[in-house]
Amino acid sequence: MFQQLSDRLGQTLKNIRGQGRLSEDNIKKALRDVRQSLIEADVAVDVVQEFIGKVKRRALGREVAKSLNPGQVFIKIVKAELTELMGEKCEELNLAAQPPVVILMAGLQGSGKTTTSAKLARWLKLQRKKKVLLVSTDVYRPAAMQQLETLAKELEVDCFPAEASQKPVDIAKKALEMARKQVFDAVIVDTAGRLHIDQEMMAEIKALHQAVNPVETLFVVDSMTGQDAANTAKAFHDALPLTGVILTKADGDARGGAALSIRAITGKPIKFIGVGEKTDALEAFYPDRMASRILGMGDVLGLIEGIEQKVDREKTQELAKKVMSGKGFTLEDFSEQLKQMSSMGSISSLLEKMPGMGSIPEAARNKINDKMFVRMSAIISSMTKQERRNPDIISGSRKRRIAAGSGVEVPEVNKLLKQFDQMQKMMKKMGKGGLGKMMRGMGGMKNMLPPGFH
Ligand SMILES: Nc1nc2c(ncn2[C@@H]2O[C@H](COP(=O)(O)OP(=O)(O)OP(=O)(O)O)[C@@H](O)[C@H]2O)c(=O)[nH]1
Ligand SMILES: [Mg+2]
Repeated sequence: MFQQLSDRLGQTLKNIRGQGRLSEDNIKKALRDVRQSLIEADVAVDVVQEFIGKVKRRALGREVAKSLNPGQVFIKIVKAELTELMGEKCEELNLAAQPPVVILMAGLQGSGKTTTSAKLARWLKLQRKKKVLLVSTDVYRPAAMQQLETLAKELEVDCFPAEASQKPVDIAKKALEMARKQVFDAVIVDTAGRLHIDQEMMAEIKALHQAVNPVETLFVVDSMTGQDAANTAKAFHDALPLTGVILTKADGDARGGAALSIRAITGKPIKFIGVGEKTDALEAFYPDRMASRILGMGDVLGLIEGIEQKVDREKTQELAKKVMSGKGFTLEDFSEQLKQMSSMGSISSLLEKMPGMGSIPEAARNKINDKMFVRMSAIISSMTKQERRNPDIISGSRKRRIAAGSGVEVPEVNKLLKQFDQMQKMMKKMGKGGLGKMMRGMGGMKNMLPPGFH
């Protein structure tokens, strides 16, 4: 995410970091580079101009001159201004209103409204313990309603049974009625995709807005459209009182222009970003953490939260206890860890948040994928109970049997056994109280990285 921007800014700041003294000249040069990086990232020109102006005033002011480490202070200023540009603090959904809280999803065709409706339902259900009703008012696109229904079923969230022959406003009203009667906490109203030039469709969503009186009206927009994302958001905002923006497909966006322009152009906060196609690929948007990530400083808080949300805490603690008690870490435990790792969803999105990971080539990062965990689990399942408890007995012929049973080659079995061995050693160290809570939760992710990572 935002790799290109991050690389460029990182380089500029690296050049200035070590400077013992900052002259007006090299501050100006650094500012020129920062400006260029932002323009290339497709940040709106006005926004860039204002941003550079602010950084410049602070950098040329006393703040930098007085400090012992001017390079560091310059970086701090850039980070603070980036954070402010994206909105300062994380803006959550307003859930304090009288339930059912209605959330209306608006946006252009294909921006990700339906997917994001499901992601939000999942987030509300799991993170906020809310009883959620999903409803589709998309009576135009064939199968649009089934798309939401399927997602709802997958998430075990209720979906209002609507018919494509009904009017969108009627569907929404009926869904709301049902939500009131059955005491739902929140209703998420998915709408048909629209081109904003389409007056009829615009009139319809305005009518929907009036009919359901949403607490949140969220504009869903594709991050890849850069500064245009901000401009379309503004056009929608003129017709509809938006309360926030959700930026989708940030996982595929190298530039970050939308993330940096939206707040300044629309005055509306980005509340979430979509980082993948699966329903768990949604992150609350923290401007300070995002600024840190963009500057290649990682997002440790986000990383820990991501892991906490995704691993089964009880099982992890059980395992930690086992390790601590000195009872040892077996291949069965390893297999359990692998299961947890693959349930964490996109591993590369977690890795991205680790400080320093930005400097690892993307190709290498992509090697660590979910399939790898599935394969490793398959190898372990092909072993006998005895072999799992005591891998030392796994001889050449046993290895061949295991490889054949799991559809891999023998070297892969060897690799797994070696990884397990390393992990076991690390676990032993941990048992002696060496490493912290975070590594324990991660189950030693570092040891699972392909060669060359550590
Ligand atoms: N990589 C990635 N893909 C996404 C994300 N959000 C949505 N998509 C994909 O974008 C495509 C369109 O998503 P939908 O949710 O159907 O979009 P929509 O706005 O409901 O589309 P219409 O109803 O036709 O207007 C799908 O293929 C999604 O899987 C995201 O955050 N990352
Ligand atoms: Mg849709």
